[in-house]
Amino acid sequence: MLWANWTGTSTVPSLALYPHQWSWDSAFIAIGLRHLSPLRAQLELETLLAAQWGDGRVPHIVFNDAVPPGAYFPGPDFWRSATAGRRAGAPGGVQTSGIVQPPVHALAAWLVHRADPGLSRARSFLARLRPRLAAWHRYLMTARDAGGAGLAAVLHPWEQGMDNSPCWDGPLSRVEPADPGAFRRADLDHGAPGDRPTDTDYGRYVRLAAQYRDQGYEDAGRDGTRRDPGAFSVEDPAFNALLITSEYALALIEAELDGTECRSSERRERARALTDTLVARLWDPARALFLCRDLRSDRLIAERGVTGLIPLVLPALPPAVTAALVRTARGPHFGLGGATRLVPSYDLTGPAFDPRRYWRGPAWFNTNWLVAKGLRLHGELPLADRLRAAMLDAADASDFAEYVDPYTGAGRGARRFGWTAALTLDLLR
Ligand code: 2M8
Repeated sequence: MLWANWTGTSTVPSLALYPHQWSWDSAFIAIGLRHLSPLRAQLELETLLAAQWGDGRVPHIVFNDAVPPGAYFPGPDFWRSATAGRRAGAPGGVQTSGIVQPPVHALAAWLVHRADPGLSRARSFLARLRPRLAAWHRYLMTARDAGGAGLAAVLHPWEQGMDNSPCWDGPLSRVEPADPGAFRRADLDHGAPGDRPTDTDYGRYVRLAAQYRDQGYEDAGRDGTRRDPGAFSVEDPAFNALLITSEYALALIEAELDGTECRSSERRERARALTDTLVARLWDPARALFLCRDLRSDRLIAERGVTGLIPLVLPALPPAVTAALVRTARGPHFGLGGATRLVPSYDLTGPAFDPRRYWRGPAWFNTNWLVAKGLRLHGELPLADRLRAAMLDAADASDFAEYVDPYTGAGRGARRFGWTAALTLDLLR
């Protein structure tokens, strides 16, 4: 089914609901695709990174010109990358969005290389990607360092990828929704309203994105020029844990290309230091979970989202933090190995929990894959094996659903979904 979603140069998350190329989807898809076709997995990442902007950002959507306008909202006429993004260095030949998504790409590039090192070397795959990946990480660590502590900030819920997570309710409440008559939600042509974000959410997403666009996509971080961080500016645990993970992967890529550990040890050191910063800025010992930091108030957001478990993927986490995170995953809020089959996207006991509505409760395959990877890394093998088996069952029974009910595994959202199929394939190898 991954072939059905393949456009010739990349893979769409879903033929009807998401008919373009998405940034972190493509990284997860490449991780699975490498088992079927290392060449296509390389092309997937090359296509995405060819749309990189001059300032280093990798756009969250690369638009396919062959898709009719209006099939997805917001489309190229909303983002206007070629004009609004000119100062930030948007590319000329392709239309993109102007926001970003979690940086899973260096991790994906390294795993894709390892799947067929001969092909990778023959095509200079890593050598061509390396400067782009380095510029991407540099952008996040400088222009996006709005908090000044070294972590990257997200400026929109779509950037973090868990769009309507209750973690965003507080910061989003400051945003005046855009006039509902000013846009048409194409997502409701394909998704049930009860499974998707609300119209008020969409109004706020549109307002925030339009403001960023109208400021020429300028950032507030260290080498940015915009002084006001904007209504929504958040340091997120998963986004930064993935940046750190990808920083380790980039160190491996550099060591492979240079044949020396010299430059890569500096990068590994930075990844370790960023792990310490993540713990210092986002760890909440009382909840035994990483939380999001709202940079407007400079306070942690008191909501338990799956984002707070994702730092389990980090090797240099203090052992006491790792142990506490595993306990939290197993406890009443996420129910792993007990009440739930898959890790929910949000606190089972939280007031906003909804087992159907998108990122407000349902379980997602990418986050579960990351939690399983973290459990394995820290030696929690029986729990990781159990989660793997539950993911395989749920993917098969739901025809590769976009997300599932965390208790029953019943499918929700789109079917034949790209990263669900790709990560299932990865679990089988
Ligand atoms: C969802 O987000 C898009 C906007 O980027 C949407 O709802 O239209 C999220 O689940 C996001 O994490 C994902 O990358 C994207 C495509 O699968 O869909």
